[in-house]
Amino acid sequence: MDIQIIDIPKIKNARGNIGVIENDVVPFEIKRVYYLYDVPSSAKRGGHSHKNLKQMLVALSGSFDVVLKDGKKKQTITLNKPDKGLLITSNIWRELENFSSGAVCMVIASEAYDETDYIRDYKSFLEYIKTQS
Ligand code: T46
Repeated sequence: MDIQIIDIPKIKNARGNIGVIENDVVPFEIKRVYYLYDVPSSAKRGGHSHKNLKQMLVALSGSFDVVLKDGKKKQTITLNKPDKGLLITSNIWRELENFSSGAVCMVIASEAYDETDYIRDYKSFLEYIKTQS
């Protein structure tokens, strides 16, 4: 599956660490940063794919699971470290669940928000990826 765990450079210090994300950390130009927070533990986020958008997800605090599907395989990645990013390319279905109390999911994105880039129906996603190979 076309996903990757990226090591986010950190500056370690007895006073606390700094994680730094500049354009060379991700394989795209950063156009948007958003974050999910105050997510109830029972909530599911995501439930869609993107036609073009690439993103890197980082658990800035707490933990959550990312369930990924590419139409052939399913994989679940737990994010729980602020120095690890999950890179998700386009045409991958993602669902986010099991948010811990206080979890914050920061997302570094390759594009501005565009609702027409989303496929929010799983059957339509399966149909769409057939046309992409
Ligand atoms: C993704 C996961 C990880 C905006 O207006 N601008 C934005 O930048 C975003 C991200 C959302 N919105 C609006 C669109 C919806 O009306 O906020 C509402 C909730 O968005 P959505 O249901 O897409 O939220 P999530 O948490 O299910 O998905 C988001 C991202 O949309 C998505 O790209 O991969 O986080």
